[in-house]
Amino acid sequence: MSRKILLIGAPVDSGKRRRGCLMGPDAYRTARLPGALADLGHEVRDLGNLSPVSNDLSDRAGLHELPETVGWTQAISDAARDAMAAGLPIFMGGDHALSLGSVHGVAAHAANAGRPQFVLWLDAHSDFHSLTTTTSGNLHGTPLGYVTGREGFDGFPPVGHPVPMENVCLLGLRSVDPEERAAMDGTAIRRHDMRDVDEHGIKALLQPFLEKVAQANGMLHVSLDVDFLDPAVAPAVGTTVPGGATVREAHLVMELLHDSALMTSLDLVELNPMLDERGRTAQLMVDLAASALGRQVFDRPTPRIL
Ligand code: 6HN
Ligand code: MN
Ligand code: MN
Ligand code: MN
Repeated sequence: MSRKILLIGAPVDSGKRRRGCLMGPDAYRTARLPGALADLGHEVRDLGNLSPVSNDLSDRAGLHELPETVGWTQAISDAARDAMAAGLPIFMGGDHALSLGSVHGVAAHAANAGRPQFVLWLDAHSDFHSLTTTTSGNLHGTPLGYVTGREGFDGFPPVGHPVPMENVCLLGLRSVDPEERAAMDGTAIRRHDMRDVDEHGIKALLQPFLEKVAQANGMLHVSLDVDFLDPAVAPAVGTTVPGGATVREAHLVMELLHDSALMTSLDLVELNPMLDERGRTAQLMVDLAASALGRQVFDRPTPRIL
């Protein structure tokens, strides 16, 4: 199935202290993301890079670069809504603060289309903090808290269409802060750590979630953090945690997503090209995006609903 893909550069670098993610969009372009997707028969348009909307917020004690992050959230949310009306957006990050805006925007689009929004979060971390629970002050640790409608986001655009907890699936976890854990406890959020992946296999964890999305005729946003992957294969990220997904586990997730034909938007986040080794992490992220959009060795009868 040929799709109209909109590449949106979002060089967000305000979500944490270590700089470099602003070079992410150009690293993806250099690693030939547009060509890789066009080779699969898709119509690809690169919309260039966004910039943050200016505002008159002031810095807040204990939070790193709040005003700039709010500016990015507004800009990315607006771009996401526009892009959803035209095709499948891929947000080329930028750090994970990008998803404050991308998920905010796609969820608003889904609500207006009368369809439920689902989110698959591929990450070592749960990114479920609020502005009041974060201990690092790094706002890339907050997007999932924000878009599910947690309290404590003063200054950010209101979340008019929170993603229901039961529509969220986290895969790859191995670093969850106590406050995040407490906030997730008792919610219907699906959360799978790497031990679950080891014990059950990644397909067994993903499949029931995809079936739920299909049954609900949902929209599916996928947020792929570089640190979902094991640092041995994906070194270009500031928040590495050992014991991550293998190259094949990550590709299988992407291949199953393609088979399902359910993915409606995608974030590629946290790539820091300053930390890369000869572009290998950028290349792996491009290859994973290609798998999600239909690259395979042998043709299979796809797309199909599982
Ligand atoms: N990410 N939980 C830590 C914090 O600073 O709040 C790490 C966040 C990592 C963010 O994965 O995009
Ligand atoms: Mn993350
Ligand atoms: Mn609305
Ligand atoms: Mn992470």
